[in-house]
Amino acid sequence: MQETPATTLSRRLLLRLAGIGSLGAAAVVASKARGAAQGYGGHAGPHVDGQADRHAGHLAGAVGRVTSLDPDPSVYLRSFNFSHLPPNERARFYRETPIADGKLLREYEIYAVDREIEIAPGVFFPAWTYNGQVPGPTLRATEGDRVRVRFLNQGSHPHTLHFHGWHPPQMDGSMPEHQVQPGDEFVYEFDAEPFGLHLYHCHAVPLKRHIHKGLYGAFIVDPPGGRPPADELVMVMNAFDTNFDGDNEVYAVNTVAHHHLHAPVAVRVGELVRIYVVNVTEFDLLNSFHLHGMFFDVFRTGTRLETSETTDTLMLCQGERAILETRFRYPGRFMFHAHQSEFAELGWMGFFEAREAAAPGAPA
Ligand SMILES: [Cu+2]
Repeated sequence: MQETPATTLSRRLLLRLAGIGSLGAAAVVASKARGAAQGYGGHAGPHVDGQADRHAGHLAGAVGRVTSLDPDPSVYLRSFNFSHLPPNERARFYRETPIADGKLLREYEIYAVDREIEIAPGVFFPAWTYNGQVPGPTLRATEGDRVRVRFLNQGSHPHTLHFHGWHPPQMDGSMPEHQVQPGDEFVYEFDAEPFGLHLYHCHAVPLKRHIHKGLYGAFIVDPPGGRPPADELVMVMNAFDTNFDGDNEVYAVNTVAHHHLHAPVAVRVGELVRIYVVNVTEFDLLNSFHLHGMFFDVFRTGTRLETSETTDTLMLCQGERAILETRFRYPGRFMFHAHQSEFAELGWMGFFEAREAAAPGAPA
């Protein structure tokens, strides 16, 4: 769509006005955020009154905070196969059983359900979700494992699960005969291959609407010998068309605009950090991931164990994904965001906070 100054204005105003209207405390929080942000302003030289505030406001992002973090993007970041749930509850959605050759049968219960989610302060989006969350739960297997997913459609529209990876056509979830009607269920079963970073999403029509409403998640297939130990993070680049005009108003990683400006991603200096980056942004052809102050190794689609590229900015088309590896060299805050500045200002921006590793025996 042709972008006009008017649409740009309305997209930006949406975030700011929504925050102001939603919370009495928003202005207070925002002024604190601006104060904190000034330390990262990067504008050289003295500011005159007002100018400093205006400039620092670029970093304040969405005004205020969302009123609920359910699910919490900071928890989603490091959750694999429902690991965020207590064991009893987890067993309802995920079970693993040894089969031949040291492989596992991994059984999942995934359900589609309509649910309103708060994607920016005061901005509620009528999402279609897997298991009540956007993105859906991160599923993870080792190459050669058997994956069995019981899918129940408790939503109001026909939905499916379409996995990227090797599988027979009847497991593809893409054809008219594959649609799972509201109230119905279907069992998807296939061997997890090839190793890499994949995704799953609904493949009902109209496709872009079903995906954009929130029906997607990361699907990680580990190589048989695994990857080197690391602090592992899942970042799904997503966006929301809140007024259904075919253009996104809110951008993020893991749904909540500017969440990691308020809750920086804690990492350790010197430790290997592995980021699973998936782009499911609809309506924009491209999205990108840029990290300040350092470089990362790229493993495109995660299908090789050798890096193909070392860079600080990665570009991904819709549906593309890559594994990134790096080590933070210095303690402190490092910004990460889409290098499309418009996306960054509309929510797709955050901080890592690197801390020195604790001395042996010291509390973490
Ligand atoms: Cu759907």
